[in-house]
Amino acid sequence: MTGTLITVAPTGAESSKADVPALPVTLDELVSTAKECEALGASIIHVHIRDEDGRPTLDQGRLRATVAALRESTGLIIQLSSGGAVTDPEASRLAVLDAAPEMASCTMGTVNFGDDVFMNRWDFIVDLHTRMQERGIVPEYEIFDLGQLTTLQRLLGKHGLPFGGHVHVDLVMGVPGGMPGTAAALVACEQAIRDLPAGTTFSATGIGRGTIPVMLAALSTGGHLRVGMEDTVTYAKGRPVESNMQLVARAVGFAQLAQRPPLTPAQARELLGVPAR
Ligand code: KMH
Ligand code: ZN
Repeated sequence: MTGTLITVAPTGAESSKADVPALPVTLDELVSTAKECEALGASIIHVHIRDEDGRPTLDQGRLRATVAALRESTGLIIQLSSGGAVTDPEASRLAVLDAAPEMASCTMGTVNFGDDVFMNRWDFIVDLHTRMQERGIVPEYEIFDLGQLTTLQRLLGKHGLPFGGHVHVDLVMGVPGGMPGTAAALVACEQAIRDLPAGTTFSATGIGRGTIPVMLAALSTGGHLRVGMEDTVTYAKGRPVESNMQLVARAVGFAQLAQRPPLTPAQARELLGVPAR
């Protein structure tokens, strides 16, 4: 087993600053979070941005400014979310790629998302995948349910490998409507990932109470970790998360215990086929 790729997903689109005051929503808050998380051992940042009122946005100017600021201040691999919020239209989600991130997320199917629906039609998935191939953007395929791994297999079979040739998936576990955040579900995914191209890597994140079981299961099956306030706002029963750094530090501690210390951003780039800066 190699070292551990640690992705921080600091903001997401679901929590509000009013409910979660420690959530980074301004560009300054995002950049200082990114720098501190990199110093602790994160190598990728999965980015959702907010507008001046703290609401989720896919505003092109803000996306470009965010990519530029993170590139200037950190060595992290910059992964923009193409998932956005459940209310974002497909055209705005595709336009995220115009901000020229190094990586972008690409979700492998429609899923119930609490009371909402996170819509990802087949033709939209194909559009995202092929545009990323054309533009030299490395995808992270987001998997909310087991069958979405089969959709990924179909996508790669019909439309070819992603830019860089390496396949990396992220298991997002415990969304109400998707697969549960359990070790058993993670192992089922890990088995299915064996049917994907040789060398495929995966990271995993457990929403809410799935956070720790998923982290331990991922480490023990050779997987990588995604942590952050996009997915986890309670550190332990009755204890709100204080910062993204607290979650990254915990993940680094678990990775070290598993004798799989964090990969540097340069090592992560090599693993994922993301060009060196
Ligand atoms: N906010 C969710 C609706 C992604 O970033 O690609 C979608 C999401 C996945 O978070
Ligand atoms: Zn996201």
